[in-house]
Amino acid sequence: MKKNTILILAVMTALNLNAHEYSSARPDSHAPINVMGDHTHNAGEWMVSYRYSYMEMNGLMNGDSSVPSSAVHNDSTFSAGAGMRKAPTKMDMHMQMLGIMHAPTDEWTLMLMLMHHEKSMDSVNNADAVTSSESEGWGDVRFSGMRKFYETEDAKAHFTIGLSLPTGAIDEKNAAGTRTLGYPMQLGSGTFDLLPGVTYLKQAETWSWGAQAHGTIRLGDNDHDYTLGNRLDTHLWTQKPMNDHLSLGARLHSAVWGNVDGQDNTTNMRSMMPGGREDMQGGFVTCLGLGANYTLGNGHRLAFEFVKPLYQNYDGYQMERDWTLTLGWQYAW
Ligand SMILES: [Cu+2]
Repeated sequence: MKKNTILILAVMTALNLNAHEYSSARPDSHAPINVMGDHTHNAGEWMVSYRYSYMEMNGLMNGDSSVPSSAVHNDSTFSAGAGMRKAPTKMDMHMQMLGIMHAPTDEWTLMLMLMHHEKSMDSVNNADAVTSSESEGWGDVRFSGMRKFYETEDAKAHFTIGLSLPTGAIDEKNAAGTRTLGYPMQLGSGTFDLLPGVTYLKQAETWSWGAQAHGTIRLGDNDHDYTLGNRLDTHLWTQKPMNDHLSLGARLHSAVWGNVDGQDNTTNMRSMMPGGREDMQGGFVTCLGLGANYTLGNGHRLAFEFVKPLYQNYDGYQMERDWTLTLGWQYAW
């Protein structure tokens, strides 16, 4: 054989080895379970999903340092002459999410998401008396459309544009029904929120990775005359299939969100507790998620992810995030 022919054959072989066709059947073709709107579907496909997520928060932070409850009780900078009466000590959040996806065409995938929240928070006053507050109910409903704009043999990308409807309550009250709970205990934003995003997915023969940036832009004021802060979430993940069914994954998630604009006009808790202050709601968190995706091969998928914060920094006194566990089931046909 001529040298040229050998060279061409060698190049073709190398190309062939690298060529990998994107497989939606692989367990790692879906992102780690805490990434929403990570994938698109082919025309005519449907998918339903259920997620359960539990988050635990423990203790207080100010900026990026842990502080004791007494810091809140003694901090006189926020109310004239005295600190705030109540400091949160512990918060649990159970969230359930129901999702439906459908692709009317190969370019567009539509998604509807319903959320249900159960929150409970303990606070301590300066006499060491603990009180609990609870809220429970449906959150904001989200409609999204995902439009594929880039596709090669082993990579794809899509834009997301979504709208969150103000279906979640913003008037959850204390047990006595005498006052509205703080901002973190409410179930919705009370505003229509725009949800733009962009997602990139790359699948190699033996591993895959993906990235997503996702915004939450609040439109206008809610019925209580305030607006929650805008928010930006970014996810970077990599996953490795162990066999046809199981993949293991790691995800880096960063989120930054602003303070509340305006002030809840139904109650004034600015001098009572940090959760009632519009200037103590913003923050920045970077977390590491470790989890697994499992596909049963008949359309059903199971997944879990355990998330631990690596760094957190808050405006004023806010609860420290401890850990989150998410379990998910998905069924596509
Ligand atoms: Cu789907």
